[in-house]
Amino acid sequence: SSRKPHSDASTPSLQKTCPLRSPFLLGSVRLSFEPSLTMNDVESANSKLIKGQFQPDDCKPRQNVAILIPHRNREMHLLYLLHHLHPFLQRQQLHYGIYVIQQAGSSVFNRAKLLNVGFLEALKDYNWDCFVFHDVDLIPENDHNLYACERQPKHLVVGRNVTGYRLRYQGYFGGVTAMSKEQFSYVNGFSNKYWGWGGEDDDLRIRVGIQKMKVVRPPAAVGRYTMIFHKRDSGNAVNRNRMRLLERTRKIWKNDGINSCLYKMLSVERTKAYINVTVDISETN
Ligand code: UD2
Ligand code: MN
Repeated sequence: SSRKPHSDASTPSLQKTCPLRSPFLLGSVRLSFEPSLTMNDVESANSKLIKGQFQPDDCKPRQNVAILIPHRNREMHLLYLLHHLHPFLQRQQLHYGIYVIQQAGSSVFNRAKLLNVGFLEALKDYNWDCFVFHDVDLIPENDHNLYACERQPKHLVVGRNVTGYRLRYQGYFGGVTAMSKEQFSYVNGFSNKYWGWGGEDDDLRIRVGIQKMKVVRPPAAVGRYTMIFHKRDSGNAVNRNRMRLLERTRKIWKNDGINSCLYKMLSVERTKAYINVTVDISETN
């Protein structure tokens, strides 16, 4: 061939790039929620995982993707998600790592700040191209829903079982979103100021708009999720301040985000099925 390999000397192999469309995709898959499922089951069903990461062995993946899951006290949901997500992502031929960001202590939950921490900590491991911000209780139903980044921020949840698979509202940006490292950096990440339920996803959406970026979505037939039924957690009461915060986003976003995210790392454990980052985020600024 007349084409020069584009890799440099440090690249171990001259593997071909994975195809644009993976040959392993199945489309819509049946989900299962066995009450007896254990972490052992998940680990032994996914023999190719190494410390929460996977890499295809037959081609060079098109993107390196960090999945970030904010978490506290939803162990069974986490198990069901990992059970489905690993084979799903492997069929997509991605190099990926799954990070679970655990909020330590019992102060009010802060989903957005946990995701900022996940972004900053994951980049210490590897120079990920793409970040998927993922609720613990949303299971993707169709593997054509690619967990990869596009030229614009992507919202992957077009519909959920609980809402008749319809988009909740025009500007909706919650649940599962994918942004490249650059896109997330342009908007200075999430706000750190949303304690409790609600608003943080709308805030990110405003930031995306300020940067003149446009949200893209997969087709409705593909962007389908099952949300595991749950009640509002204790420690995550509705944030009554959220409307006021949303009015201030344009004024403060430059100084409220990944560049102002204060936290205390408590531990990083690398198990086979995920990287467990435990953090104290109670410090505010
Ligand atoms: C919606 C959004 C979610 C977020 C939230 C408001 C969808 C599908 N999801 O979710 O992205 O914007 O509203 O904050 O629209 N969590 C824990 N432990 C807790 C509390 C929360 O692990 O004690 C995590 C977990 O990953 C959960 C996520 O935070 O999935 C969002 O919390 P939720 O599921 O209670 O809120 P929900 O379903 O209304
Ligand atoms: Mn939920």
